[in-house]
Amino acid sequence: MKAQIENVKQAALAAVAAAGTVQELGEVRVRFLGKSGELTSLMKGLGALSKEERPEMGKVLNLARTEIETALEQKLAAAEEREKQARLSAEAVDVTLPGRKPVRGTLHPITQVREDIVRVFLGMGFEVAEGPEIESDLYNFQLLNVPKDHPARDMQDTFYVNDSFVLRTHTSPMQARMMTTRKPPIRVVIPGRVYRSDDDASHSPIFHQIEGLAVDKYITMGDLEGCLTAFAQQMFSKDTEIRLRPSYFPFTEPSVEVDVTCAICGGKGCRVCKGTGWVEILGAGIVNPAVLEMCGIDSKEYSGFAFGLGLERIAMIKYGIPNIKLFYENDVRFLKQFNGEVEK
Ligand code: FA5
Repeated sequence: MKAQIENVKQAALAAVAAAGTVQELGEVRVRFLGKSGELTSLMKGLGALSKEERPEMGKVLNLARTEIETALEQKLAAAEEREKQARLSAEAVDVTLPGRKPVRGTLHPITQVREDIVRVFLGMGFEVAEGPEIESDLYNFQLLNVPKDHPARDMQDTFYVNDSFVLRTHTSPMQARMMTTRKPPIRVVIPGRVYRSDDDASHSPIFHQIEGLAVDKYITMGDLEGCLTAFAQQMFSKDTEIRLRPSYFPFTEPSVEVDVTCAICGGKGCRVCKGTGWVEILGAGIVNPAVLEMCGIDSKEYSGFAFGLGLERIAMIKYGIPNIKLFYENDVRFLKQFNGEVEK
């Protein structure tokens, strides 16, 4: 048996010497010292020896095992160190390389136009509010002087949620929400998404408006005109003019449509303004006294003006965009042209 042990030991030491990697050394350990390894099998054979032989052979076996283990440990430490160094140099980061710049997005043109408009009105002392897109019939219509079955409901093709709720067709319900919850003076602009069953090159079923409302003592049509002139000149150019044309909205009296001199041709006449030199941008008027009263504001003491403009319309005029659908397709080649910096 002694010779057998010696043979196995020599084979094991030769195998250790031949192994180069951590994995190979592990395999050697399993082959000789593992559960059914060659040296382990010899240890299991001790039981079959006589009482006299057993202690001596046991000693020889233990010595052989220690020798093999020591050889393995030494080789393993060197192999582990070698492999660690190889990994470190393979994974090394060259800190002198120039960094990769992440691609930054830009603000959507509608967002840019909204921020531009809001900024102009903030400069004139207006505050900003927001309201619900699913709106009650009461605020979307009734408090704006459009009772049930009134023909003016046909002015806006409405998506009904049920008998009492609609997807708001304009931002004007926020006029009623502000007037029923605040005391004058009120000066507020309300940007938001609105919905109508409407679809062609300049109309979309989902679009954006900004509502403006000012309520105070002695507010007149002159205030409306002055405010909108200042807005148009800051939004388009210093020499932009506006004109007011008579119109009809149930919630303003009198009501007007407001045109600006065409930003593309400067008022000379072109394809965008259909040769007229003017482009319509919004609806407005003096808040109907009936609306003030319904909202709990004394119409003998207070008056107000209101306006509502379409953001897409303003962006189309400002950038000369022929089709409203371009705003919603999210084609990066289109969006990249409006290089508005993302605000931090
Ligand atoms: C209104 O919505 C009124 N609430 C505006 C108003 C407010 C008048 C306050 C008086 C006082 P109108 O339906 O005209 O009005 O819409 C206003 C603007 O929204 C239009 O000038 C147009 O620019 C835009 N607009 C209307 N429908 C669409 C649509 N389907 N797609 C894109 N823009 C639209």
